[in-house]
Amino acid sequence: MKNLGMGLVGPGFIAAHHLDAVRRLGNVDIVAIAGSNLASAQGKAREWHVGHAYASYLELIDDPRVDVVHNTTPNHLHFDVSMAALRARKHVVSDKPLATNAEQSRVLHEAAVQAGVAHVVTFNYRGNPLVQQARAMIGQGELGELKFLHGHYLQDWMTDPNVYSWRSDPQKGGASSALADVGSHWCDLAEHVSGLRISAVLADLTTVVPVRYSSGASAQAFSGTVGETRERIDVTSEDLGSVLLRFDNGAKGCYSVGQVLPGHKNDLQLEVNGRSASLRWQQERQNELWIGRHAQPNSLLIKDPALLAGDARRYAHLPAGHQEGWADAFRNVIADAYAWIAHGGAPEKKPTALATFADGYRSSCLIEAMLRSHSRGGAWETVEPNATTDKGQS
Ligand code: SOE
Repeated sequence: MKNLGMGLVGPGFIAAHHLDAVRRLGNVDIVAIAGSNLASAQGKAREWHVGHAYASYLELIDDPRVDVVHNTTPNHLHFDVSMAALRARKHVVSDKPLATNAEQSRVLHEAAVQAGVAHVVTFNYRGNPLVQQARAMIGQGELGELKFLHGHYLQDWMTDPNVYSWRSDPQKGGASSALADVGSHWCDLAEHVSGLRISAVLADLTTVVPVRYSSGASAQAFSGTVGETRERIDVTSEDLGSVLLRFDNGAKGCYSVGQVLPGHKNDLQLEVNGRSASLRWQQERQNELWIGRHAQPNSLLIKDPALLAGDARRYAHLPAGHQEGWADAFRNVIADAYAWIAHGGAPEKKPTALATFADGYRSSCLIEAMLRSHSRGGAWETVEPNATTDKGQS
């Protein structure tokens, strides 16, 4: 069978990981990358050993060798790039958030379904073997009725006011910073693992660093680099937030997000408490799953393919004791994406753990409900009733 051709638009931090994941599949040709100008795209193409560079995403999408477009641009470009790819009936793998607002996300989801192609959002934590294990255990009823879901996604890379990223600019990142960038992962994980839906939210948001100083260039996440020239910028989007949650089965929940909390790197944690047992998964200890019980000892399930449930086992590639990490989970998501693409994006062929534009649209609706709740002084907001998710179909 002929290899699929992949093109990538937006050669920033995450782009290298998309290329790495695709290379590890072994049956995909990396055709080209496109950047904001030819010189920068050529520079990245040389660095990453990609054969061709384009100055514009439209040229890349027009290339007949490109079957799949990876959209790793900053958030404000997500819509235009994904839309152009869908119009050309190319499969799309997009970073989250799907777009900078729910309306654009809805339009993209509809366009993807109409185009009849595969449409993937890289909610990459779904690719962790123990995340899938937690999902399988909950699906099999091992926790009993779910009552409480809680956790956080805390970071510190924006602690210094001299770090200014496009994520803090509403024109480029969207109205939300922390909720959209990392809260979106937490909510996706909570819903994916539990099978529940968040039905209402109450958010309390804060901007801890209301003034930042930019060097002109956007800081890359975690780069810690601070340029010379300083321009003062007033920041309105949240860098800290707490949200109370109500789930559709009556369960309660809460989670916090932060980008300015010293010491927290990618501190993503989800705990689910049922009537019979509890589970806790921490991204920074991703080879362990804590299992809590009332009248029996608690235990720690160490990632071991031999001990994982059927659906989770295929996400683990190394024997027990060999750690699998972020890049391995990312590769699992990309492998699922290409398995779907190999079937032309036929809805019934979508791997069940793979997040689609339906999930991206739902995520945008959740974020907007949280922003509405906060702007109304912390009132309960219902999540749009038509904010769907993809439970196996597209
Ligand atoms: C920066 O906050 C970032 O790279 C996010 O954009 C990713 O989605 C998250 O997984 C890690 O942190």
